[in-house]
Amino acid sequence: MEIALSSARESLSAAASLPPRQLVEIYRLMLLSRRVDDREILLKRQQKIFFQISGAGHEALAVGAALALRPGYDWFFPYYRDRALALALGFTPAEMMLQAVGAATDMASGGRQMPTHWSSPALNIVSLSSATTTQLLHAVGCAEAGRYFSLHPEAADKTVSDYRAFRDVTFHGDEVVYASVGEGSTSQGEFWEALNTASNKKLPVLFCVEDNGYAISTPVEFSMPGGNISRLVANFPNFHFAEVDGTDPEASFRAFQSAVAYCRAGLGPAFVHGHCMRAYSHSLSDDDRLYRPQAEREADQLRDPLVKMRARLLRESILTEAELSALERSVEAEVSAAADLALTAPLPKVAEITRHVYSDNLDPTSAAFATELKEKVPPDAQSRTMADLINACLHDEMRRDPRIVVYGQDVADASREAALAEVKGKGGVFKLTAGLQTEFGSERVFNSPLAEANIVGRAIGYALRGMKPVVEIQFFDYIWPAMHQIRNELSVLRWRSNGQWACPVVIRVPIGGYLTGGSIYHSQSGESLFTHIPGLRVVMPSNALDANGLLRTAIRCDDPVLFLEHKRLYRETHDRAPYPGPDFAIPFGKARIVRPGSHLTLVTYGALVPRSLQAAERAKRDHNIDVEILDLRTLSPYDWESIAASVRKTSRVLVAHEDMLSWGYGAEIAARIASELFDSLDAPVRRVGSLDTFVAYQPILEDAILPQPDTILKAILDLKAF
Ligand SMILES: Cc1ncc(C[n+]2csc(CCOP(=O)(O)OP(=O)(O)O)c2C)c(N)n1
Ligand SMILES: [Mg+2]
Repeated sequence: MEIALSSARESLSAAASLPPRQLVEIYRLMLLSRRVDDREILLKRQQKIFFQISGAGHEALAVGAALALRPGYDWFFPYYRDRALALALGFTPAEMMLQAVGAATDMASGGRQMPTHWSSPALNIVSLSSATTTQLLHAVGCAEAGRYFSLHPEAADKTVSDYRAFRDVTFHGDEVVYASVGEGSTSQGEFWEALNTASNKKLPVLFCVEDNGYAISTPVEFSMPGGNISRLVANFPNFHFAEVDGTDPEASFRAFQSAVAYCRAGLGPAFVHGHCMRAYSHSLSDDDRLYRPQAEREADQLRDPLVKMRARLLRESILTEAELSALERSVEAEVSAAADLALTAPLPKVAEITRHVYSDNLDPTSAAFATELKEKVPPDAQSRTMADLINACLHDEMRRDPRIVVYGQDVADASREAALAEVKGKGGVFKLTAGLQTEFGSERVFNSPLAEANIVGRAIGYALRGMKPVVEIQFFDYIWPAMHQIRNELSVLRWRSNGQWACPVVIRVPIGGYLTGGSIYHSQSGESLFTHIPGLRVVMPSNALDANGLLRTAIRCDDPVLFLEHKRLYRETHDRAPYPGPDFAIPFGKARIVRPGSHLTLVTYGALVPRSLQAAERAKRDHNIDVEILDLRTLSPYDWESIAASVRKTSRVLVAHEDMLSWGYGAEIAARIASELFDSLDAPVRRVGSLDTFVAYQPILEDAILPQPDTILKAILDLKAF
């Protein structure tokens, strides 16, 4: 099959009209795709597989796309209907069947993902999720990374000292990135966010909309105004547009050929809108007779690309009925062999479930990151703020690692570079990225559109190519549009692809309240919503030195990291430290004893560290209670050993955080202490947090809502008295 395919691709690109041999090969691929679907449907009915969604009706468009592109050279972000594309790129029916049964030998995911969720590093097909449209932003970031490596090939060099040791980089100056969705999925904001950046940066992304007229049961005219996506996107600058009969493989191939040529030439992105049809219901869980009248379904069947192509081969005397039957039998045999193989394949091992949640390669809790004590800080060095030392770390790391890009809202000094001759530059609303664009240039430090999913989605695309995006979400309060990308893509890519792909992005986010007037939308906490996500590291330093060392570990490590920076701590006087040098790192999962004590353990982090310290000092002075304070520093992973050692010593424990009490971070810590250290406790585990409400604007309300040193002191006294 490999030979037939590559010869088809070779002559297709040169020929003016498709020779019979290639038409037969196209039909064979379309048929193979349909027969794999049919066999899966049978297996699902026999309960031998557990889910089925077909590409039936999309085969012509998908084969046309595949033949215009180059597997293992171009990049692919397809969706679940692209079975024929995957086959035409080199994915085999056996590989598809192995995924359908959830075999250990399922190449794409090792039994973790549903069928049709393709992935193949060899073919440059990136693992896809079930979330519609998210992958378009990955495609954009992937194209940006390809361009970056082409302009800076030295950035692809390997080094053994950080995540780069595990990221092989390949790139080609004229590569194209293919990304497809259904027409219904174009209603997602992320569709428009992807087109925005591809257009603005003239990226070689080939967007394909496979329009079958329905999104499950919702007809196209209910999804979008006017019912035609081509009309809606027509005014995006820099695009090549094509609208094509996606049931005609030759017309589709031609449309893709022109689109690919445009992208390869570096002229900008392309948009191919193919009108295809749905030969079956949406999936095997759907019955389209419930919402489509019979006449409509029958009319649609007349457009079935497989039926039309077969008729054409006969009509044009390319194949006889007997030859078609022979071809069909050979395809059947191939599919049967694939099914037989899959049904006897080994199943995944339960013991391996937790593999690839995080990187196997590089452990950020390891001694490799414990350089804290090796660095010598000059005794006369000036103390610097947390904001300064984060900025210093970003400068150091960007100097050291050419694969780092920094972007987000307003992070550049000035997007219009010429302005920098006259102005100082902004460098972030909190000035944390000040001077980076001036030192490293606008290719590496730039402003994003005001779209948080765009920021994180593109970062995933950059990172899976081996780059290290260190992006900023301007305020934690506005991270929510990116939550979908964080929860369903960023954190899970490595696990769902069984370790084939990874996207070790760093997301820096100013968080928290105590701002006096910060109000609802500039004071939020909510870290436990992120520590609840496997695959994501969550860090929250409380002082300048920790921020510097932990950010360095975040950047050098091989996992995605959410780096939470408390705004109130950025420029405090009490948490400053001298600059510790360009290699100062702190491992994750190691708490710091802020204050040793013997009567009570206070587990905390972030802005509650200085507030807890105030409370503890008053407890000592006024009540002779000696409180031991542990600053967790990283929230996932967290330092259970230090908590346990301290609680065994003091027998009393209080967990204090700024976020709301109910369902907060402290609930997990308290539950684990109660469960595992029950015998060591002389009192119930207590918690301090904010009221279960929002943070209000008026300072007397804000003070009452957020925990204060008084609140903590009262809890200490109650607990000691118990
Ligand atoms: C973000 C998201 N929302 C909802 C769903 C559930 N869902 C799966 S497919 C689908 C319809 C997609 O329609 P369309 O984009 O037209 O693609 P088609 O299946 O018709 O090819 C929906 C709503 C999902 N997978 N992801
Ligand atoms: Mg559709």
